[in-house]
Amino acid sequence: MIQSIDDIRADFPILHRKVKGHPLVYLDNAATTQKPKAVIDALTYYYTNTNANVHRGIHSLAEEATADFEATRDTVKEFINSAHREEVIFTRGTTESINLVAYTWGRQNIKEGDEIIISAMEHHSNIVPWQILCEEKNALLKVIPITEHGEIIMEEFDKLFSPKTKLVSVVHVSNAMGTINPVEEIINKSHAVGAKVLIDGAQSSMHLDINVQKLNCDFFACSAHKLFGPTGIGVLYGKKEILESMPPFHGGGEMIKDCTLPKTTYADLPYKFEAGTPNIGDTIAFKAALEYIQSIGKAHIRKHEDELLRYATEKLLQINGLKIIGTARNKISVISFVINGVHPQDVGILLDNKGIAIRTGHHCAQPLMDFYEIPGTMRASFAVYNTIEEIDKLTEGLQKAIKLLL
Ligand code: 7TS
Repeated sequence: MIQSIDDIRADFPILHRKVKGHPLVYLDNAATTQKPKAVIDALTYYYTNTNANVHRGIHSLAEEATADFEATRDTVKEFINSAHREEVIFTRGTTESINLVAYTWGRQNIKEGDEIIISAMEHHSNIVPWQILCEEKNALLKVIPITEHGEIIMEEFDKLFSPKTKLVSVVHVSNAMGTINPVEEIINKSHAVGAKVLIDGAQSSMHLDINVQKLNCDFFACSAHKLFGPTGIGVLYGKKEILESMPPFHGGGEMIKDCTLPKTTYADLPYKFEAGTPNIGDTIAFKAALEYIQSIGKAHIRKHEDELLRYATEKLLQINGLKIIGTARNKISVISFVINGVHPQDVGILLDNKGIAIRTGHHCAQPLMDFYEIPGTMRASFAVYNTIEEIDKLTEGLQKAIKLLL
């Protein structure tokens, strides 16, 4: 049953607080989403009832904590439709997932002269790990150009391939513009030349159905905190045979099969990549977040967010001097914009005075800002709990801010 917007909003306690005397209007969901009560309760339950270290104790608390922790892995497996539960590796988030691949698969497979392809709209976390690797290995980082609308130019992508192409790592949905990239086509083309593909799913996992088997990507990375879950927990999906061939990332407890002073053998998947005590409470609460999303349904989430995007685009374009950055045909509910003569940060502060939270700046996508020759944008990003009234408040707040600043 589809819940009403009021029911959904009632599930998020923070939406009922005031900021600077005004009801909170939270439009910074691409940075992090708010948490439903089910997630907060799961965290409280864990620390109140089952707190123990996982995988090593034989006492009841350790068994319960381990069962709850591992149950999240099964829920993630369903959420992304991976073939095997051991293909789901828990990390701190998208950033750590990408670094894991760069430091393990990358170090093992990238040789001098090899080539890695990314796009011009990547988040820094899908740029810097590859720059570090390329510098270390004397490899080459190539970049797929984009159009003024913020869409990947596929014909230019085709031209970047060479026999040295080993990896293509692209964002599924741009955090700064909302563009949905044609990742299926990118994956097929990359596989045709024998390259592996990593998909940065930090922004896509909330809005689109994720089916890693259908996508046929080699790696997929996402973060719980953008999925109504806690910070500090995320996922790296990798195809089993690839993960098995990779050396470990961190060494320590949990990731060994046998440790002697002359030699250590490593644990099977997924534990080979999960050294040390994991983020147990947040992992357990992540399950509640995914179940919450499933209870609303991705189709309903997308439909509601699309309505907000359409309405907001129409309203914002009525503001004099406002230009939307990122006008791809295929978009999710992110609107980045600049306004003639006003600095994004000044607008952000004035909106905050009215309780309206947007993000301003380069959004960790500085090369993209360079492409548009701007220092940054204002960005409103919507979630299923946002309303048309909140967009009206944003528009009104922007108009007042412009009057004050111009
Ligand atoms: N990739 C994309 C596309 C992102 O949007 C982000 C975070 C990351 C990677 C990194 O994720 P993390 O969970 O490891 O930090 N994006 C944003 C943003 O747009 N505003 O704040 C964080």
